[in-house]
Amino acid sequence: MLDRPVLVGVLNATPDSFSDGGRHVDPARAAAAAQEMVAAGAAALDLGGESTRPGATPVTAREELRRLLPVLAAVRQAVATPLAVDTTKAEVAAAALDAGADIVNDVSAGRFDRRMLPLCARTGVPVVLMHMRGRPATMQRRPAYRDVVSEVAAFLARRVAAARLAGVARDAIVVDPGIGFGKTVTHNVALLAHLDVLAALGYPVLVGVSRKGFLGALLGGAGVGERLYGTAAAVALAVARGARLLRVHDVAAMRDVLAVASAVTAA
Ligand code: HH2
Repeated sequence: MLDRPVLVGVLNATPDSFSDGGRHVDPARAAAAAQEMVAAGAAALDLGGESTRPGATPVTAREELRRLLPVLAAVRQAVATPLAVDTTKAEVAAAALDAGADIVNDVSAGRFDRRMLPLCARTGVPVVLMHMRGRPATMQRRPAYRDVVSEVAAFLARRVAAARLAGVARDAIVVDPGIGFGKTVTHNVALLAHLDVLAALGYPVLVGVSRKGFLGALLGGAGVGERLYGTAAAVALAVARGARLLRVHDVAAMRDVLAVASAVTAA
């Protein structure tokens, strides 16, 4: 599936996500959005019931499931595309896998719930291991690194080792620099510029730049709705540096970006 870069469409079943919060809480609307994203070229969809934006307050597993399961059920019925569940809780991941999800996307890389990696091993599903500094509530408080690229690479190598130790198969692992998770604009730009260092770990790299705050800053304060071209530039450059999965909100627009960026990169 990953001999060429693919798009992962974002569907947040949350009232407070930074860019699409509240839009996909209703199962029927979420299912329609899922169909649209698949028709527009998404190879997978990422569904989440807890916002991880900077400063977000954590929710309980019960609340996360209350939001997620009706949306997941409707989306599962509507599309045959692989569905990822964006959660740090093994209980939520297990329920979502039971309800038809196919992939675990854990922004804590298995650090927040020690049952998560064993669950992924047991069920044999692919897992996304993402770098984050600290927790969403506090991660943007003065992020500092000596060398962000080598520190993120070392972190991901450690989390890959933890996943392997838990029994996760080598080819079930995806790594992710965690753009915007405990990073300044300079850190995010450095990670995108040197994504090849992360790709050299030998696992497919997923990148989530879509509409994120660092783009707003680079664009002179552009709001969430004004970051489409900035997202396009970041997606194209990420592909050129070896990203294989691009987590995006604007699937139709990014399909064109991906088509061109992949062709040039592969030439
Ligand atoms: N970014 C967000 C959420 N989940 N997962 C991975 N693997 N990589 C990312 O970069 C990533 C992620 C944040 O974006 P969004 O889902 O749009 O917002 P929120 O966390 O507020 O729901």
